[in-house]
Amino acid sequence: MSDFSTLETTLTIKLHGIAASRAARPLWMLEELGVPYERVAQTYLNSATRTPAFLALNPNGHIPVLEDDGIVVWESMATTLYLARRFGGPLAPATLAEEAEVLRWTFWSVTECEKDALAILFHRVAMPPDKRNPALADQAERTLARPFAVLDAHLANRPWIAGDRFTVVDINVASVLAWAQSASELMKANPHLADWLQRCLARPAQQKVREMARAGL
Ligand SMILES: N[C@@H](CCC(=O)N[C@@H](CS)C(=O)NCC(=O)O)C(=O)O
Repeated sequence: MSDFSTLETTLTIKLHGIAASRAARPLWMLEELGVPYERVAQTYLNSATRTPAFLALNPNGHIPVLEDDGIVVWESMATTLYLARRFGGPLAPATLAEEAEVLRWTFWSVTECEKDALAILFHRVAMPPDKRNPALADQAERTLARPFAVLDAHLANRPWIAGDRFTVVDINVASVLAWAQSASELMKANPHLADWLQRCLARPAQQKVREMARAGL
């Protein structure tokens, strides 16, 4: 973790969103960076993001939203990439080749994996048992077999997605794939991915975010 606490400019970061939401992504990034930030524990339940005041911030009516001295960033993956660019350091891509890894795997996670990972989370874990549809979770697992094998092969000869150190892309991709953790067959079939995911989720910054989520913050 870097010490940014003496930098006046870093006090401008404000993040809207409870930890038990996609706001966990920029929260994880902020905790890894160790920069000071203000947080509004904005929920998304009961149409709370559909008020005129919130829609003025994000007309999509979603959390998270990051504000930085007049710059407004919504879309969770955009917030983490923004923070990487804003603060630099080891979490940010250092070369064009690393940037290519960060971009391609981030977009891959949201376009190829997020919807199905969420179906597994909802229909295996999060929804009340009588509301779950196991067939939807099974189908999502079948769909994820191919993209998961692609990442597993990538991780067979490197510890982290962009190479030899943990970066913003590990935060982005692990945030999505963690939703499919309960898919034990999928994890067994992809041991490099499963090992990498556990190493990501064991990081102190991620554990802190999970505690915030458990506390309803
Ligand atoms: N693609 C968006 C999705 C954001 C999103 O759907 N956020 C949920 C919480 S995780 C939300 O705000 N839902 C409230 C609503 O849609 O009314 C992102 O990654 O930021």
